[in-house]
Amino acid sequence: MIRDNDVMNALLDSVRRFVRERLVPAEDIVAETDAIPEDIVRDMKTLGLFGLTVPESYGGLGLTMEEEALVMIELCKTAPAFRSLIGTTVGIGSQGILIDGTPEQKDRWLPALARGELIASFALTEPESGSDAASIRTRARRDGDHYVIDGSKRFITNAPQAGIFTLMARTNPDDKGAGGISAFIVDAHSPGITLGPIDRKMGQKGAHTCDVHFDGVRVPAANVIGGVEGRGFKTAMKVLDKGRIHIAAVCVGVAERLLDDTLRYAMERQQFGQPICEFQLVQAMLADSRTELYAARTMVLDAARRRDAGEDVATEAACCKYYASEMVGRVADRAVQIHGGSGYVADNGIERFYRDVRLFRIYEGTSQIQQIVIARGMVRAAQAMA
Ligand code: COS
Repeated sequence: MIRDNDVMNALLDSVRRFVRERLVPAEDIVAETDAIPEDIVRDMKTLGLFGLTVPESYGGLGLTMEEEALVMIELCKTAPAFRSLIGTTVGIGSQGILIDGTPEQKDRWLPALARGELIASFALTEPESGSDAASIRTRARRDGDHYVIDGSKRFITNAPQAGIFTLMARTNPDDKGAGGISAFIVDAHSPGITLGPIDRKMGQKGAHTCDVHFDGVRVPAANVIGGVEGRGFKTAMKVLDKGRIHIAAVCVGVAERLLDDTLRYAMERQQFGQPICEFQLVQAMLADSRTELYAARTMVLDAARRRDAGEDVATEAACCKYYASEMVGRVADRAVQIHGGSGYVADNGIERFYRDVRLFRIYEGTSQIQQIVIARGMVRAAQAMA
């Protein structure tokens, strides 16, 4: 749902300009230094990018899912690391508070998140618990009006920058499954929290992940999201449903950038006395990328509109994440192929995007997890009809 077309077009124009004038020229420096320059972070805050999804009553822009998807598509026509910095706050780090938090929790944390003063990180994955999210071992033991948290989380995006973690921990050790898990808002500067070294990743330089260790960390009982134990897994799943549409939009944005660059190259690059875009085998690759990109974009916007209309989109969100992340992998592969030798060397960003996009098929649920979610959703829907 787009609430006001003029306001939306103005926002998309300013994001487009910001990407073109500030982010694209900084791509090399981000890759070389593995950091986003401070002045760009400042401008991202000024532009309101950290508050895109926080409701207006808390100082954000309160974008609908469709509006968020459109902004992500524009914002991601550059290195994905820029989106990653705001991504956990706009997406999975803050959504638990937004979706299931109490009014007091929203009042306390959302305004600072919207201003970008506080970065939120989503802490679900553990060394022994990835796709099987219900098997987490991090413990939260009640002690008076606090919980004491012990355990480790792994691959936590933006952990080095985080001000708070949305943390899933087991409050009921007798329930080894989803029902024993609660979600907490944890101050990242609490005594007992230590960070592991920053992970050395295949791509996405400038976006940081690391382990986070919790050793006797005391968290007020008031920080249980929603104030009720045992609901943390469902909160995490609801957050991921929305996050999957968000990531699918990110994939569409990156794919649009890759295809724009590739088309331009194919129109300029001459071989056998003509631009290579005149060759039918190159045309086939361009056409396949264009077709798949169009399909992914259409899916993302449809799922976003359905979510805005209040539909349960767990299945559609998984379809979008699955298709769009696989699609951008194929688009990146064809981009390298069409660029030939220039696509394989590190001087025009194509090989960097090729490495960057590999992550999309893995995080926020692997392609195989999306397939499971989709198939289970189909069976559930069929059973409901019977
Ligand atoms: N929204 C709300 N509730 C949900 C839900 C959703 N999308 N998905 C599941 N639930 C509920 C179920 O209804 C069930 O509730 P009841 O016990 O009341 O019936 C409960 O959560 C457990 O669900 P389920 O039995 O389906 O859980 P499983 O352990 O089988 O796991 C998958 C389901 C595999 C889908 C889940 O573990 C998953 O998404 N894994 C991937 C995690 C991931 O994306 N990790 C990436 C790291 S975060 S960047």
